[in-house]
Amino acid sequence: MNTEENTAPRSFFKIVLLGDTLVGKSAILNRFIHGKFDPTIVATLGGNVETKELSMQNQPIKLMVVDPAGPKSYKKTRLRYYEGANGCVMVYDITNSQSFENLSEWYQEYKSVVKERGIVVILGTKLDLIRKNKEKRQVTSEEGLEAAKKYDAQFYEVSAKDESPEIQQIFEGMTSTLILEN
Ligand SMILES: Nc1nc2c(ncn2[C@@H]2O[C@H](COP(=O)(O)OP(=O)(O)OP(=O)(O)O)[C@@H](O)[C@H]2O)c(=O)[nH]1
Ligand SMILES: [Mg+2]
Repeated sequence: MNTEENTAPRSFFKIVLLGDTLVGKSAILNRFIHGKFDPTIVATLGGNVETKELSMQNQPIKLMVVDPAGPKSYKKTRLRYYEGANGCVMVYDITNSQSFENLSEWYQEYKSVVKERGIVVILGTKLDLIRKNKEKRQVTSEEGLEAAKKYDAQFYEVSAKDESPEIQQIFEGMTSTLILEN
């Protein structure tokens, strides 16, 4: 037995973005990886995979974020993207209640591949649209929190459009938790 291998701290984790098409998964990935919002991003074909080097507790960690395409027709491809994931970020659009209701289907699809589900975060996104016009909100913060309780998940409302450090912090927080748990 190679004991060194067993005791060495893990330095690689994989997180999957889940959620309906158009909720804003790729925009979240783009904000995290490149620190910007690109309004011209088009629907993902198949999926995007990005890796970011993070320095956590003075230790280099590679975080892979997988961003599969949301449409139902891509299911076969998506299942392959889920393999080996250490956690997931379930994304819904705060201005679209259907995308919130569909989270349970996304969770089931993920769990059908990833038996030990790992860390789960729920993100309601496009918060900037609500700041502009409160009437656009279709999912309350309380409903988001309820879902988080149900899934034993963390919950945040974010905007990939706004220049806030939040999205970066959320991924770093997930990585810290994964380091502690692995
Ligand atoms: N105002 C606003 N628009 C956003 C935000 N995030 C994404 N969008 C817009 O919503 C649309 C869909 O975003 P994407 O990131 O492509 O959605 P997706 O979930 O990756 O979609 P698929 O790849 O089809 O699964 C795009 O027109 C984005 O510009 C946000 O935080 N605020
Ligand atoms: Mg996409």
